[in-house]
Amino acid sequence: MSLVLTERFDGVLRLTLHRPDVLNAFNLAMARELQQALDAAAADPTVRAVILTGAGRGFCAGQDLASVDMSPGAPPVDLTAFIRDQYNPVVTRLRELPKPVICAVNGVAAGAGANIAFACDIVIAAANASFIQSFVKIGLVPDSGGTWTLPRLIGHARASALMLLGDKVPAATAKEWGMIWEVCDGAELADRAMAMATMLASQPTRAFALTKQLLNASSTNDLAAQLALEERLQGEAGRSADFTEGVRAFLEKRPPVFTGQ
Ligand code: T3D
Repeated sequence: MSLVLTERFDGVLRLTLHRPDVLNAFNLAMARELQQALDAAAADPTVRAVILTGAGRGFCAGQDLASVDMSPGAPPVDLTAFIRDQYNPVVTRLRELPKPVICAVNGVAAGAGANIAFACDIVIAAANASFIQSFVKIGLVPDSGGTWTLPRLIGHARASALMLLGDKVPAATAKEWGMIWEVCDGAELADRAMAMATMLASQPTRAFALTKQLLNASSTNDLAAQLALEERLQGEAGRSADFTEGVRAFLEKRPPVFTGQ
Protein backbone atom coordinates (compact mmCIF):
# COMPACT_ATOMS: atom_id res chain seq x y z
CA MET A 1 0.00 0.00 0.00
CA SER A 2 1.36 3.37 -0.97
CA LEU A 3 2.03 5.79 1.88
CA VAL A 4 1.12 8.78 -0.28
CA LEU A 5 -2.00 8.26 -2.36
CA THR A 6 -1.95 10.09 -5.68
CA GLU A 7 -5.18 10.87 -7.50
CA ARG A 8 -5.51 12.75 -10.77
CA PHE A 9 -8.40 15.01 -11.62
CA ASP A 10 -8.69 17.51 -14.42
CA GLY A 11 -5.50 19.57 -14.01
CA VAL A 12 -5.31 18.71 -10.30
CA LEU A 13 -3.14 16.21 -8.44
CA ARG A 14 -4.30 15.25 -4.94
CA LEU A 15 -1.69 13.80 -2.61
CA THR A 16 -2.97 12.12 0.55
CA LEU A 17 -0.60 11.18 3.37
CA HIS A 18 -1.68 7.67 4.18
CA ARG A 19 -0.63 6.28 7.54
CA PRO A 20 -3.94 6.96 9.31
CA ASP A 21 -3.25 4.62 12.28
CA VAL A 22 -0.49 7.01 13.43
CA LEU A 23 -2.18 10.23 12.27
CA ASN A 24 -0.02 10.11 9.12
CA ALA A 25 3.23 10.53 11.04
CA PHE A 26 6.26 10.56 8.76
CA ASN A 27 8.67 7.72 8.35
CA LEU A 28 11.45 7.81 5.77
CA ALA A 29 9.43 5.83 3.23
CA MET A 30 6.50 8.27 3.36
CA ALA A 31 8.82 11.25 3.11
CA ARG A 32 10.52 9.73 0.06
CA GLU A 33 7.16 8.99 -1.58
CA LEU A 34 6.04 12.56 -1.01
CA GLN A 35 9.28 13.91 -2.46
CA GLN A 36 8.86 11.70 -5.54
CA ALA A 37 5.22 12.71 -5.97
CA LEU A 38 6.17 16.39 -5.83
CA ASP A 39 8.94 15.82 -8.38
CA ALA A 40 6.45 14.10 -10.68
CA ALA A 41 3.98 16.98 -10.22
CA ALA A 42 6.68 19.50 -11.14
CA ALA A 43 7.59 17.61 -14.30
CA ASP A 44 4.05 17.00 -15.53
CA PRO A 45 2.61 19.94 -17.49
CA THR A 46 -0.92 18.54 -17.17
CA VAL A 47 -0.75 19.05 -13.40
CA ARG A 48 -1.58 22.71 -12.78
CA ALA A 49 -2.51 22.60 -9.08
CA VAL A 50 -1.77 20.24 -6.20
CA ILE A 51 -3.74 19.40 -3.05
CA LEU A 52 -1.94 17.98 -0.02
CA THR A 53 -4.14 16.37 2.64
CA GLY A 54 -4.19 13.50 5.13
CA ALA A 55 -6.14 10.24 5.44
CA GLY A 56 -8.32 9.59 8.46
CA ARG A 57 -8.79 11.94 11.40
CA GLY A 58 -5.38 13.63 11.37
CA PHE A 59 -3.41 15.62 8.83
CA CYS A 60 0.08 14.70 10.03
CA ALA A 61 1.59 14.12 13.49
CA GLY A 62 5.15 14.94 12.38
CA GLN A 63 7.90 12.42 12.82
CA ASP A 64 6.88 8.84 13.58
CA LEU A 65 8.35 8.64 17.07
CA ALA A 66 8.16 4.84 17.04
CA SER A 67 10.62 4.75 14.16
CA VAL A 68 13.37 6.23 16.31
CA ASP A 69 15.25 3.62 18.36
CA MET A 70 15.50 5.06 21.87
CA SER A 71 15.88 1.73 23.65
CA PRO A 72 18.56 1.51 26.38
CA GLY A 73 21.95 1.00 24.80
CA ALA A 74 20.83 2.06 21.33
CA PRO A 75 23.32 4.32 19.54
CA PRO A 76 22.51 8.05 19.63
CA VAL A 77 20.08 9.05 16.90
CA ASP A 78 21.42 11.38 14.22
CA LEU A 79 18.50 13.74 13.75
CA THR A 80 20.57 15.78 11.29
CA ALA A 81 20.09 12.98 8.80
CA PHE A 82 16.33 12.82 9.46
CA ILE A 83 15.95 16.50 8.74
CA ARG A 84 18.26 16.45 5.73
CA ASP A 85 16.72 13.38 4.11
CA GLN A 86 13.05 13.66 5.08
CA TYR A 87 11.83 17.15 5.83
CA ASN A 88 14.06 19.72 4.17
CA PRO A 89 13.60 18.19 0.70
CA VAL A 90 9.81 18.22 1.18
CA VAL A 91 9.72 21.87 2.25
CA THR A 92 12.05 22.93 -0.56
CA ARG A 93 9.97 21.08 -3.14
CA LEU A 94 6.72 22.64 -1.89
CA ARG A 95 8.18 26.15 -2.04
CA GLU A 96 9.84 25.63 -5.43
CA LEU A 97 7.04 23.69 -7.14
CA PRO A 98 6.10 25.90 -10.10
CA LYS A 99 2.39 25.41 -9.43
CA PRO A 100 0.10 26.25 -6.53
CA VAL A 101 -0.20 23.84 -3.61
CA ILE A 102 -3.31 23.88 -1.45
CA CYS A 103 -2.96 22.20 1.92
CA ALA A 104 -6.28 20.80 3.10
CA VAL A 105 -5.70 20.23 6.82
CA ASN A 106 -8.27 17.63 7.79
CA GLY A 107 -7.29 17.22 11.45
CA VAL A 108 -4.42 17.71 13.84
CA ALA A 109 -1.15 18.98 12.31
CA ALA A 110 1.71 18.53 14.79
CA GLY A 111 5.46 19.10 14.65
CA ALA A 112 6.82 18.77 11.14
CA GLY A 113 3.23 18.12 10.02
CA ALA A 114 2.22 21.66 10.98
CA ASN A 115 5.27 23.27 9.41
CA ILE A 116 4.87 21.35 6.17
CA ALA A 117 1.31 22.70 5.97
CA PHE A 118 2.67 26.25 6.41
CA ALA A 119 5.08 25.69 3.51
CA CYS A 120 2.14 25.28 1.14
CA ASP A 121 0.72 28.23 -0.82
CA ILE A 122 -2.83 28.25 0.53
CA VAL A 123 -3.89 26.46 3.71
CA ILE A 124 -7.51 25.64 4.37
CA ALA A 125 -8.49 23.68 7.44
CA ALA A 126 -11.44 21.76 8.78
CA ALA A 127 -13.06 23.47 11.75
CA ASN A 128 -11.89 20.65 14.04
CA ALA A 129 -8.28 20.81 12.82
CA SER A 130 -5.51 22.19 15.00
CA PHE A 131 -1.84 23.14 14.77
CA ILE A 132 0.81 22.29 17.37
CA GLN A 133 4.51 23.12 17.55
CA SER A 134 4.90 19.93 19.55
CA PHE A 135 8.69 19.71 19.27
CA VAL A 136 9.24 21.20 22.73
CA LYS A 137 7.25 18.38 24.32
CA ILE A 138 9.93 15.89 23.26
CA GLY A 139 12.93 18.15 23.79
CA LEU A 140 13.47 19.20 20.17
CA VAL A 141 13.60 22.45 18.26
CA PRO A 142 11.04 23.30 15.56
CA ASP A 143 12.07 22.19 12.08
CA SER A 144 10.68 21.88 8.55
CA GLY A 145 11.06 25.63 8.12
CA GLY A 146 8.78 26.49 11.04
CA THR A 147 11.21 28.95 12.64
CA TRP A 148 11.35 30.75 9.28
CA THR A 149 7.72 30.51 8.21
CA LEU A 150 5.72 30.94 11.41
CA PRO A 151 7.17 34.30 12.60
CA ARG A 152 6.53 35.64 9.09
CA LEU A 153 2.94 34.44 9.20
CA ILE A 154 1.93 35.49 12.72
CA GLY A 155 4.78 37.62 14.09
CA HIS A 156 7.56 36.88 16.54
CA ALA A 157 5.53 37.13 19.76
CA ARG A 158 2.98 34.51 18.82
CA ALA A 159 5.47 32.23 17.05
CA SER A 160 7.81 32.35 20.01
CA ALA A 161 5.09 31.57 22.56
CA LEU A 162 3.71 28.71 20.48
CA MET A 163 7.14 27.17 20.04
CA LEU A 164 8.05 27.46 23.73
CA LEU A 165 4.67 26.48 25.18
CA GLY A 166 3.67 23.86 22.61
CA ASP A 167 0.05 25.01 22.84
CA LYS A 168 -2.53 23.65 20.44
CA VAL A 169 -3.98 26.32 18.11
CA PRO A 170 -7.52 25.58 16.90
CA ALA A 171 -8.24 26.22 13.22
CA ALA A 172 -10.41 29.27 13.94
CA THR A 173 -7.61 30.94 15.90
CA ALA A 174 -5.12 29.99 13.21
CA LYS A 175 -7.25 31.83 10.68
CA GLU A 176 -7.77 34.83 12.95
CA TRP A 177 -3.98 35.11 13.41
CA GLY A 178 -3.22 34.82 9.69
CA MET A 179 -1.57 31.41 10.06
CA ILE A 180 -3.90 29.92 7.46
CA TRP A 181 -6.28 31.20 4.78
CA GLU A 182 -9.65 29.60 5.48
CA VAL A 183 -11.64 27.35 7.80
CA CYS A 184 -14.58 25.28 6.67
CA ASP A 185 -16.81 22.52 7.93
CA GLY A 186 -14.89 19.24 8.01
CA ALA A 187 -17.48 17.53 5.80
CA GLU A 188 -16.91 20.19 3.13
CA LEU A 189 -13.11 20.35 3.23
CA ALA A 190 -12.36 17.93 0.39
CA ASP A 191 -14.87 19.58 -1.95
CA ARG A 192 -13.73 23.07 -0.97
CA ALA A 193 -10.08 22.18 -1.65
CA MET A 194 -10.98 20.54 -4.96
CA ALA A 195 -13.06 23.52 -6.10
CA MET A 196 -10.21 25.89 -5.30
CA ALA A 197 -7.61 23.66 -6.96
CA THR A 198 -9.76 23.20 -10.06
CA MET A 199 -10.17 26.95 -10.34
CA LEU A 200 -6.43 27.52 -9.89
CA ALA A 201 -5.69 24.84 -12.50
CA SER A 202 -7.54 26.92 -15.07
CA GLN A 203 -5.50 30.04 -14.30
CA PRO A 204 -2.11 31.30 -15.63
CA THR A 205 0.14 28.61 -14.18
CA ARG A 206 3.35 30.21 -15.46
CA ALA A 207 2.46 33.47 -13.69
CA PHE A 208 1.80 31.48 -10.50
CA ALA A 209 5.26 29.92 -10.75
CA LEU A 210 6.84 33.35 -11.14
CA THR A 211 4.74 34.75 -8.26
CA LYS A 212 5.97 31.95 -5.98
CA GLN A 213 9.53 32.76 -7.04
CA LEU A 214 8.96 36.42 -6.10
CA LEU A 215 7.41 35.62 -2.74
CA ASN A 216 10.22 33.20 -1.91
CA ALA A 217 12.83 35.84 -2.76
CA SER A 218 11.06 38.65 -0.89
CA SER A 219 12.15 37.35 2.50
CA THR A 220 15.81 37.90 1.83
CA ASN A 221 15.85 40.61 -0.85
CA ASP A 222 15.97 44.30 -0.06
CA LEU A 223 13.50 46.53 -1.93
CA ALA A 224 15.94 47.33 -4.73
CA ALA A 225 16.66 43.67 -5.37
CA GLN A 226 12.98 42.78 -5.21
CA LEU A 227 12.08 45.55 -7.68
CA ALA A 228 14.76 44.25 -10.03
CA LEU A 229 13.41 40.72 -9.73
CA GLU A 230 9.83 41.89 -10.35
CA GLU A 231 11.07 43.75 -13.42
CA ARG A 232 12.74 40.61 -14.79
CA LEU A 233 9.94 38.18 -13.97
CA GLN A 234 7.21 40.52 -15.21
CA GLY A 235 9.15 40.63 -18.47
CA GLU A 236 8.99 36.85 -18.52
CA ALA A 237 5.26 36.82 -17.71
CA GLY A 238 4.74 39.34 -20.49
CA ARG A 239 6.15 36.87 -22.99
CA SER A 240 3.66 34.15 -21.97
CA ALA A 241 0.73 33.04 -24.09
CA ASP A 242 -1.50 33.54 -21.06
CA PHE A 243 -0.69 37.25 -20.93
CA THR A 244 -1.70 37.63 -24.57
CA GLU A 245 -4.88 35.67 -23.91
CA GLY A 246 -5.65 37.59 -20.70
CA VAL A 247 -5.44 40.99 -22.38
CA ARG A 248 -7.32 39.85 -25.50
CA ALA A 249 -10.09 38.34 -23.37
CA PHE A 250 -10.38 41.54 -21.35
CA LEU A 251 -10.65 43.71 -24.45
CA GLU A 252 -13.12 41.30 -26.07
CA LYS A 253 -15.18 41.24 -22.84
CA ARG A 254 -15.05 37.43 -22.51
CA PRO A 255 -13.57 35.07 -19.90
CA PRO A 256 -9.93 34.17 -20.61
CA VAL A 257 -8.95 30.62 -21.54
CA PHE A 258 -5.52 30.17 -19.95
CA THR A 259 -3.34 27.25 -20.99
CA GLY A 260 -0.68 27.71 -18.35
CA GLN A 261 1.94 28.54 -21.00
O1 T3D B 1 13.24 11.97 14.40
C1 T3D B 1 12.94 13.03 14.98
O2 T3D B 1 12.28 13.01 16.01
C2 T3D B 1 13.32 14.34 14.33
C3 T3D B 1 12.22 14.92 13.55
C4 T3D B 1 11.39 15.79 14.13
C5 T3D B 1 10.20 16.29 13.41
C6 T3D B 1 8.96 16.24 14.25
O3 T3D B 1 7.90 16.29 13.71
S1 T3D B 1 9.12 16.15 15.96
C7 T3D B 1 7.44 16.09 16.52
C8 T3D B 1 6.91 14.68 16.48
N1 T3D B 1 5.49 14.65 16.72
C9 T3D B 1 4.97 14.74 17.94
O4 T3D B 1 5.65 14.89 18.93
C10 T3D B 1 3.48 14.60 18.05
C11 T3D B 1 3.13 13.34 18.82
N2 T3D B 1 1.68 13.14 18.84
C12 T3D B 1 0.88 13.82 19.67
O5 T3D B 1 1.28 14.66 20.44
C13 T3D B 1 -0.57 13.47 19.60
O6 T3D B 1 -0.71 12.22 19.00
C14 T3D B 1 -1.39 14.50 18.80
C15 T3D B 1 -1.49 15.80 19.60
C16 T3D B 1 -0.79 14.78 17.42
C17 T3D B 1 -2.83 13.95 18.60
O7 T3D B 1 -3.37 13.55 19.83
P1 T3D B 1 -4.67 12.64 19.87
O8 T3D B 1 -5.05 12.48 21.31
O9 T3D B 1 -5.67 13.19 18.95
O10 T3D B 1 -4.23 11.22 19.24
P2 T3D B 1 -3.34 10.08 19.92
O11 T3D B 1 -4.21 9.12 20.64
O12 T3D B 1 -2.22 10.67 20.68
O13 T3D B 1 -2.72 9.38 18.61
C18 T3D B 1 -3.45 8.44 17.85
C19 T3D B 1 -2.50 7.32 17.48
O14 T3D B 1 -1.47 7.85 16.68
C20 T3D B 1 -1.84 6.72 18.71
O15 T3D B 1 -1.60 5.35 18.45
P3 T3D B 1 -2.50 4.21 19.19
O16 T3D B 1 -2.41 4.46 20.66
O17 T3D B 1 -3.90 4.45 18.66
O18 T3D B 1 -1.91 2.92 18.74
C21 T3D B 1 -0.52 7.45 18.77
O19 T3D B 1 0.49 6.73 19.40
C22 T3D B 1 -0.21 7.58 17.28
N3 T3D B 1 0.70 8.72 17.03
C23 T3D B 1 0.38 10.02 17.10
N4 T3D B 1 1.45 10.75 16.81
C24 T3D B 1 2.44 9.91 16.54
C25 T3D B 1 1.98 8.59 16.70
N5 T3D B 1 2.75 7.53 16.50
C26 T3D B 1 4.04 7.76 16.14
N6 T3D B 1 4.55 8.99 15.97
C27 T3D B 1 3.80 10.08 16.17
N7 T3D B 1 4.32 11.29 15.98
